[in-house]
Amino acid sequence: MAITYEHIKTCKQSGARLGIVHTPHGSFDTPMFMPVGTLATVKTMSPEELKEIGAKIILSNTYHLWLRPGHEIIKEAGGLHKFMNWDRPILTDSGGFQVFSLSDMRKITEEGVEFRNHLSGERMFLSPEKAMEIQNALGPDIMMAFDECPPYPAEYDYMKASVDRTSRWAERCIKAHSRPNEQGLFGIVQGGEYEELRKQSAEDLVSLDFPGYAIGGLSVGEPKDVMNRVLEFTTPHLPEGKPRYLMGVGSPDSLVDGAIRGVDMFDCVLPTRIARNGTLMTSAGRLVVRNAKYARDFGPLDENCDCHVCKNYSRAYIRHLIKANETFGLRLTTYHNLYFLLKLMENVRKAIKEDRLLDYREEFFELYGFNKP
Ligand code: PRF
Ligand code: ZN
Repeated sequence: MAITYEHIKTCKQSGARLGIVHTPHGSFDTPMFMPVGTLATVKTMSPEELKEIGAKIILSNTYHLWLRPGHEIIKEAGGLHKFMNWDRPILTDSGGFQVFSLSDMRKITEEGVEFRNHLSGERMFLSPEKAMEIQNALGPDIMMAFDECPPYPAEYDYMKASVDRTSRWAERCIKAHSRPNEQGLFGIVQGGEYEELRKQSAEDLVSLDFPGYAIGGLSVGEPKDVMNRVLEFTTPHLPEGKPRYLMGVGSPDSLVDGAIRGVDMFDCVLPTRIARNGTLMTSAGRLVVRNAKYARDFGPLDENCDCHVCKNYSRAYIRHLIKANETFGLRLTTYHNLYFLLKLMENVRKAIKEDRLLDYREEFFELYGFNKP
């Protein structure tokens, strides 16, 4: 098996799990946040810097790398790890979600999805078999099944048909996967806000015996309490001995609330995307460094952060760089935000170890300002 999960313990407060995921390119502790490198780069960060801030696994994307430079070129380079000079674990998303969110003219059939390439306008077709072919060529440690992520809200009948199709596609993914000893394939649970459908989706996929399971179709516009409730009624249907990955979720509060509900892995473009417009995640909440009130603020972005940026650069300097569109400003804000989330997950793991994750949540939320009315 390419991917295995070692369970260390469950927190006595809540269902949070402490574990280790083992992959062909090394292991990482869970719960873990995975920085997103859609186009084979975590925007503005070198692999050396990613290691410096403690990133253990990064994400990339089938759809984007298929369009450019093309999976054949990456295969010729010796795979994605060699191509981008990252020797730690990589996970790739299957492309289905990106086809739904980026391209127009999508036609979903039993066979797959026809869509228009968002760069050239050319008609293209993605299917479970094609998504496996591309991911087998890219060579990530973890690849994702080809699923459908319906919009929120969706009618029950549509969601039911979609879940059935996603289960049939999952089976086709397993059949088409040509390197199961080197790459682990994760199934993706869908079903929107419907308890019955989440249960059915989880049971369908669990019967196919994937080495890990993702929970998809969340953070698509539903309220926070809906996401928490869906997690509460979905994770009990997933096996305890396999990792669980909540896709596309990366706000600090959701990471803590997801871990409390038994999620092991998270990814999101949020920290890197908001960094590039000058928004920082800090222990005292969000900080918009472009704001005029920071023009003469020579203190660090976050007083409680010990990252390289906070130790060496001021709010006033970073505000100046961001306002002047200097690329160094983007590097500094991205570096801090990723450090902040990786450190948050380290604190979450420590709190699980000490059986005090709910107490930690209270302390963190109070400081961050989530508890304010
Ligand atoms: N499916 C896939 N990728 C995803 C999602 C999904 O449902 C989401 C939902 N937040 C993010 N990325 N394949
Ligand atoms: Zn910092």
